[in-house]
Amino acid sequence: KILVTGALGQIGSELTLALREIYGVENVLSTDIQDPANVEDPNYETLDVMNAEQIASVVEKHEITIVYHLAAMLSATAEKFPKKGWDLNMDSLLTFLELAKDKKINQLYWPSSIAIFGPETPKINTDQNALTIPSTVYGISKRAGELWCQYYHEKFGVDVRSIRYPGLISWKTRPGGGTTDYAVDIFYQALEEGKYECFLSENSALPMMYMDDAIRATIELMQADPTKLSVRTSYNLHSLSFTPAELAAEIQKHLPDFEISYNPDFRQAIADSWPASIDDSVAQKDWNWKYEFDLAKMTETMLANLKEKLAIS
Ligand code: VAH
Repeated sequence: KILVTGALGQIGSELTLALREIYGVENVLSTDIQDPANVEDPNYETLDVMNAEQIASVVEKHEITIVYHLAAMLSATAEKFPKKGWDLNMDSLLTFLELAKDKKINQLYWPSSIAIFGPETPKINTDQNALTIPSTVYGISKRAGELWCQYYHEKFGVDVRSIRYPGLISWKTRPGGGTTDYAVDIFYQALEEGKYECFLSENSALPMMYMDDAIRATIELMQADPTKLSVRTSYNLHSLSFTPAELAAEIQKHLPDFEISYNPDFRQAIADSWPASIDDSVAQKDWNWKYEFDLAKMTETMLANLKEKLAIS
């Protein structure tokens, strides 16, 4: 059976759907911190990933063999609650790594992020092994987590796999605390208000990816031949790199009257510490990664799905 933590989040909600397509609803248990009474899901349980005993009993009770551990605190929120961000992101990962070491589970997926790169990292086509001196709590926790994953793999043979996600763009859930979430917000605002005040400056280029590509990459990596995997920290992954101005121009091809303005806030410093684009040649070589959604296709897909979701004609 498969366990997904953070299953009500931006990635978790879509990964749960994709995994259930493949393995069946009854074989994919979705969990998050919310009370089941408020959750529309046939196979959901509350799970506080800070509670190691609760994790162990859920794993045993449901005969869990594979875990996708997505519960975490994202970059902007973690800057407001540094200690809680570190504790949540790190302690929960170590609980699952220990379960894998003790053979209580067979395989673990844990997401990292381009946030592990910092201001000193070369920003264009950032290499798999580029300098990682993150300047955010989130980036520090993700880089530390990568090194723990590699340690448990090298020392105890744990089959843990990871991807450094760029900013992810999706329409099924509202944005939650990410610096790259301007690229999700903008679509809602464009359709609902016809205008958007962006919390990053117009030339802030960041690595981005449409959610369908990120979900497919995650499942392809987890199904890849382990002997082909040369990276056990976390794989660089690339598809799109654009600025808020470029995204606004693409939206205006569909909504000519859409207007964008810029009012950078504390998240600008976070974005400025991150790369603009990523080199993912190692993922291409090790497990044949290829993205499918370019800027035009992503924009068209986002607007079409959000119009339906927001019941806007
Ligand atoms: C964030 N969406 O903004 C996440 C992601 C690269 C950005 O890690 O925190």
